[in-house]
Amino acid sequence: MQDEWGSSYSSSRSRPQHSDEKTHTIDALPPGKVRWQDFNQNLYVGATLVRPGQDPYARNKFNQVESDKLQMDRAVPDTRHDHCRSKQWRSDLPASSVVITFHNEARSALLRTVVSVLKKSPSHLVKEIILVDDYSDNPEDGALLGKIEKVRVLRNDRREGLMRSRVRGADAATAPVLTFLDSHCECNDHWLEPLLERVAEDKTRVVSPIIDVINMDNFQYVGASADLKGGFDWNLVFKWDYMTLEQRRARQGNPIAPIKTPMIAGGLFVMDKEYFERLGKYDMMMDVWGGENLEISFRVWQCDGSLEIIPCSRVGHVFRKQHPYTFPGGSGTVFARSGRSRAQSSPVGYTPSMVSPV
Ligand SMILES: [Mn+2]
Repeated sequence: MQDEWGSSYSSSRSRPQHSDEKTHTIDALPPGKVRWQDFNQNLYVGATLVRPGQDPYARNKFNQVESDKLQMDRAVPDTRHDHCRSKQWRSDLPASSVVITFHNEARSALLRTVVSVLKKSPSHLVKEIILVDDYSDNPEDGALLGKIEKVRVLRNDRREGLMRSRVRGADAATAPVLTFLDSHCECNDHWLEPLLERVAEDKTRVVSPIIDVINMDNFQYVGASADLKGGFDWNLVFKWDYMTLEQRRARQGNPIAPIKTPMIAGGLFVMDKEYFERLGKYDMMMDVWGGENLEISFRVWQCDGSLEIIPCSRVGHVFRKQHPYTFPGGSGTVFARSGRSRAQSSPVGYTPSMVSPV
């Protein structure tokens, strides 16, 4: 499929603008807020370091010692295709509310997610970052980040799970576009503009970046293949599908064209807020985690929307082999419930089981 990323919008595009970053001074901040550059990382992360003799994987199922060593704004490689570097984006993009839900996330990983959003996005495109603390053991994990510019913190007073937490964040959002992020991500250069552009041009698009890999053992940032699509198997388990040779050949003329996909990975995506509401948000019966990517994808199919992966947008994510959470009622109950409600809301009637690798 030909896309319109070429020149048709050139009249309303401009080079990426940094002008408002220059004029952004500490004087402009509301009382009690600090710029991310002035946030005391050592104090915040230092309070929860892994102690000698403790297993660095015990709490998060990734190597927290390696995560804690990194600077909150560490440099990561620009993994985009060369063509992306000279691209220009529309100058009239809508602002977005970034919704990040978490439960007992490692402070260093959560902080890096927040800082990477602020550092790697044009300031005027991020209206706010809404952190939804899904009843973490320590309320200060989230509350302390509320000092950072643009960060709002909502805390559930009991465990609600991913879907209800995201809906709570979306309901509180004041920007016209919603950006959902996982709590252990690092946004890459100009990640946001290409996503917002696709949604600005068609509000029924639900768009996702290419998800790069942050190694769970050493936290190295590794570029992911641009030749993958989201899919699912007959147990409704999300999986990545490699494009066929034919599909890859067809893309050679425009390797940075949006990739139509039947399914998104679920953790990271951008969509219009009104469209999210029109879709009926999420199924509020789904608990904790699992199946939400299929749920939202099925709803988009049923409501004349489309799902796309945008190659010029890159966001790193810590992929883990195990869940770090406890599941109220046990994971079997939670997975089965999530899977069942998803299958009932979907246009197909598979036997549900589980689940995606995020
Ligand atoms: Mn994740």
